Amino acid sequence: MAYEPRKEDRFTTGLWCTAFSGREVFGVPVRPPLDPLDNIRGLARIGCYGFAYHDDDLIPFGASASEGERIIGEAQKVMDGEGIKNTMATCNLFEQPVFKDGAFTSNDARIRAFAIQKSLKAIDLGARLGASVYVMWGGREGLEVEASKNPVDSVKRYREAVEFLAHYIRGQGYAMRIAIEPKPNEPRGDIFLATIGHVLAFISTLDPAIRDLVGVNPEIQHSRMAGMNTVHEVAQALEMGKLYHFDLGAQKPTRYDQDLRFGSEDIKESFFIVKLLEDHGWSGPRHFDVKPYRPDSVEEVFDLVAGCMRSYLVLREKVQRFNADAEIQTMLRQLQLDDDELVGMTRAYSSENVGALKARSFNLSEMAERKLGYQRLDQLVFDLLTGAR
Ligand code: GLT
Ligand code: MN
Ligand code: MN
Repeated sequence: MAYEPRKEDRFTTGLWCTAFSGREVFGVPVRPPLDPLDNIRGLARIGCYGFAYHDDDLIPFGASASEGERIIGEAQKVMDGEGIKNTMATCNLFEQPVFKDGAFTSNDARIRAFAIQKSLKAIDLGARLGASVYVMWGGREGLEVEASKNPVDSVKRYREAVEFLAHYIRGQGYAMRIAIEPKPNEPRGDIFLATIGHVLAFISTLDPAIRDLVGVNPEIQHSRMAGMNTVHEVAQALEMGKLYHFDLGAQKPTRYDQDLRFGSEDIKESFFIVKLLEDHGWSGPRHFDVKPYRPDSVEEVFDLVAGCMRSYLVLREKVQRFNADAEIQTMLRQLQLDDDELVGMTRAYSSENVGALKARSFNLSEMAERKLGYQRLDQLVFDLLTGAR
């Protein structure tokens, strides 16, 4: 059937997404707790290739070691039985009271050490279940009271923790990479490493011995909260070889983190995100980090994920049409005006090239008057997306 997910599409989601009970600042839960094993089963049955989880999503915080082992054994059985993989693991460093003022960037050395200890265990758990990506979302790494933290020390402390954990992964020989997830604010008034650009710059300062292990996990919603062009942000990470994971969803700009169904807001932006991933042969999971609506029933939490997969596949078909559309492709080819002599002159610096370039004259009015046809191009995209074409 059309738009049915297949395993090779590698669709995944987080256990926390379907398990979201609707609890928020203004309201109590509206859905009962969802057992993590039933959650994994449900995701497998709607066609997910894999799932992601926080340590505490799977093994309740404070559970005994034997209880933990029992749950891991059960999870492995469900994964084998249902044919679903664990693709990403992460550590909850934001929910418990001990993290009320941060984890890796807490002013309290005991809390920083506990956060690293909890992360080591989450990494071990991920390695056991087969996760190839370990996400670090520092939701509590921030502040409301500007005077409370030295922002320079906070970056240093963050770096120490990331380097420590990356060295651990390398030392253990785990086939796992770290993906840092930026967010500008919420739950903190301001969060450190606010955007993809911050994370990319931060990575370039890491110990070169482990730098290759660390990349970025952009989230569409977080990027839109920061008012960024998500396509451009993600493209830059991709071009740097640093896109290690990607949280897909939807968001009205400048609001709280809405985690809406993928494709439900800016359809054109969603289309260009799918195009970016598909055109560049993205081989990682197509991961949805989304939340059910508060009015959703217990069954509808799975419709949310099924709907995200369907919308992705609809947009992927539109990408194929865009790439096969003769008029669009002719326009795009014509936009590229090549000049071998000039390209050769500016490709690499040399004194000969500088001499030749300085001596060169340009016909500026001819260059400025060239027609680009952007009115037509944008209409073609609109018509294609709306089905008018
Ligand atoms: C939390 C957050 C997400 C992160 C998850 C991983 S947890 O739901 O809002 O953006 O990706 O820690
Ligand atoms: Mn996310
Ligand atoms: Mn989010």
